[in-house]
Amino acid sequence: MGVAIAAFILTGIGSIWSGYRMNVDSIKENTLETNRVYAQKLATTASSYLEESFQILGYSAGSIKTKMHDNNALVQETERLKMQNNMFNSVLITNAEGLVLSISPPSEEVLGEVLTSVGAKDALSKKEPLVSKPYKGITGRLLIFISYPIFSETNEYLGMVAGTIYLKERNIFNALLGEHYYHDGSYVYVVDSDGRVIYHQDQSRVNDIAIDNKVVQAVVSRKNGAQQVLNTRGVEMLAGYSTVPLTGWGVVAQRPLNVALAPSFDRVQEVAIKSIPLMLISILIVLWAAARIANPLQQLATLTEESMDSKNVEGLKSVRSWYFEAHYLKSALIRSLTFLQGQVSFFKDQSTTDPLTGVTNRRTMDAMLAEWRDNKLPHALILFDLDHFKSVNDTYGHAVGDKVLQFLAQNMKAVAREGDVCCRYGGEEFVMLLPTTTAEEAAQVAEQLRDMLANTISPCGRPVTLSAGVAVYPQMADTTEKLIEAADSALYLAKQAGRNQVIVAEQENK
Ligand code: GH3
Ligand code: MG
Ligand code: MG
Repeated sequence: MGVAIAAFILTGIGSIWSGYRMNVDSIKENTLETNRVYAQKLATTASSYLEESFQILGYSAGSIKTKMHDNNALVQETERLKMQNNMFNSVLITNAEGLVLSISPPSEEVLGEVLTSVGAKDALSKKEPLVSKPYKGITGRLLIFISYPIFSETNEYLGMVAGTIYLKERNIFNALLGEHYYHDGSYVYVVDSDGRVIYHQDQSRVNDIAIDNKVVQAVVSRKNGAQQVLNTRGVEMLAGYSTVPLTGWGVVAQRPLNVALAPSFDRVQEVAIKSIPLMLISILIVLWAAARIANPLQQLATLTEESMDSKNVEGLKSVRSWYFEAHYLKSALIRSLTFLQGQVSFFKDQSTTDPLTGVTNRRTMDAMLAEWRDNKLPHALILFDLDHFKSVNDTYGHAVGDKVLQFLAQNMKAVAREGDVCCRYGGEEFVMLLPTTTAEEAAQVAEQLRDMLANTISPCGRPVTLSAGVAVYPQMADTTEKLIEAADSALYLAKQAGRNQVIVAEQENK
């Protein structure tokens, strides 16, 4: 039964667990796919943003190329560009040497200075639209520099118009990437082509090198995709990533694994809690059913044992065997027990009775006498002997003689009282044992039989007579042998005295 319950519980837990595993797998897959698509969308947005920036700067470069010496026009243009949209944290125009001619918002620190940063120098020497790597500008800010060259009508390089993005301050990336994402630990970050963080919701992380991260490695080698990854803080993340082809930037959108799985875990708990009552009920049902099944078997077992002692199968018959197997077992038990008991009593009778007359045999008689003597049970013994039986045999044949013996036995049983035992002592001699009986009472019983026989037609066609000797234990004999001897002597006297009579042994025979 324990095994059944254990199997039951394990199956329950197993099915909840496998449900959970399946759920976990599908949640992971879905989250990875969602983040992959989201990163791709953001990379596309960043691309079009950069393209738009170039367009705006390009347009500005075209409009300003004839006014490079008109300071007012330059100031107006930078202001216009700055105001026109929120793309840049600052806008500036330099000449071909990198000298800042105009800047918005106005900055005394920068205006009139020559830009010497790697990014600015790169742009001045390449003379083409460029997005710089992150670097520290004159003001000490970490920034990215997006520039567009200015060429005259005659294709002479005049300088550049550029917008900056301050990476550690509120910037266009915040608007593009930071605003509309989950607030549950999910976030987006952007790295440049070296794996340096250029956007992160946590600004202190900006400018960190994140190239150890597997996803960053993938994205800087210009791969798009999604995978589960351990981030730099040791948190398992489900990350989608995509590159921005123009700059080699990588956009990563990710969600902590535990956050993604939390609803699923909650669901498992809910399912587990909900299934507890059901499970308990089922266990009770199993217990009840097991008890119901075991009950008839237990009863059959105990009652079989009892019926061995009590020698009856009534108890077994009353067992409620409500299912086929128990019923089958019950009938088989009843049948075999009845048969067995029949056999046992048959053999018992066989061993204790005389086959011709059906009365107790000599061996059993001896055993009874010994037992009564051992128990000091007072008793009387009558020894009967048919008169002139030889002549019955001689006249009517041995078979008729046998019938006469059976006839005698029947009559003996008829006169025997409850508790008296009729025995065949040997040949045509019979004994009756009478427990707790006096000599007088025994003589009466013997007399009754003598009288009955002498007045009834026997199987030989006429009455037969008998003689009897009576003795009692312990008054007349203190051993069984002496008791039989005493009865035999009395019988002898009866024969001597003319037969067909009962004689009680003398006291002195003791
Ligand atoms: P008594 O009056 O002196 O007893 O004369 P009796 O003829 O009966 O003499 P006894 O008791 O000596 O004879 C016993 C006879 O009983 C001898 C034997 O043929 C006969 N007998 C013994 N056993 C059986 C038996 O099983 N069947 C038959 N038919 N006769 C038996
Ligand atoms: Mg005899
Ligand atoms: Mg005789």
